[in-house]
Amino acid sequence: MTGSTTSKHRYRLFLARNSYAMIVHALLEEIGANYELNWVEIFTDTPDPQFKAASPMARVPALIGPDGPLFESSAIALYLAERHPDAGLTIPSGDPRHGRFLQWLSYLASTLQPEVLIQFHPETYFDDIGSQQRLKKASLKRLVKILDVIEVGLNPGPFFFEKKRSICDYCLALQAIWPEIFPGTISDYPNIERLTQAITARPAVRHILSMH
Ligand SMILES: N[C@@H](CCC(=O)N[C@@H](CS)C(=O)NCC(=O)O)C(=O)O
Repeated sequence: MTGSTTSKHRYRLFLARNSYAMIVHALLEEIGANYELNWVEIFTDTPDPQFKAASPMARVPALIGPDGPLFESSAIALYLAERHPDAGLTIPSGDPRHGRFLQWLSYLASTLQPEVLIQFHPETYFDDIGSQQRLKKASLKRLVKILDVIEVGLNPGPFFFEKKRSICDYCLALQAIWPEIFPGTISDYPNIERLTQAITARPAVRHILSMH
């Protein structure tokens, strides 16, 4: 898959379907980057060696860019947004909103994401089903509080920074499309729902989602 050629460098994205790699895939498409996709198998004892070299825990996404390989979706998102400022997806240092931009980016990666991962992969914590179920239940309770903070933070919306889109919006929307992360349904969180609908309706995002 190739985006337009606004940047000379051809990125290479290691990705798996319906995974955190969607965030980076969407951003590459959104910024019109020149990129190629390298679909890999995850949760395997024998990961693709090139993928493992780029991502030591064999987790997606990993991106090979002009400065070498990178892993961690939010770090890659920030890297791309800063490298492609014309896309307008970052809030640069010096802008009074910069601190809050970093706050939400970090919150989505380090507070929301671990609970989301537990909902899908409790077996990476416990072998027995009973413990897995208890973990998921406890984690769902934590998700209630975490989602409440995001819901309030999205006032007035529709994005984290009102009408200005940023990578934070992609990092949230491409986790919030998984219904499993909501104790009820996404409709209980109208601000999160509105943001997710707005981001996933974008042509670039619809295009990449059709591949996942
Ligand atoms: N913090 C990482 C999490 C990446 C992650 O856990 N990705 C999952 C797929 S959604 C994965 O590759 N799991 C394979 C494994 O844990 O072995 C990021 O944001 O990039």
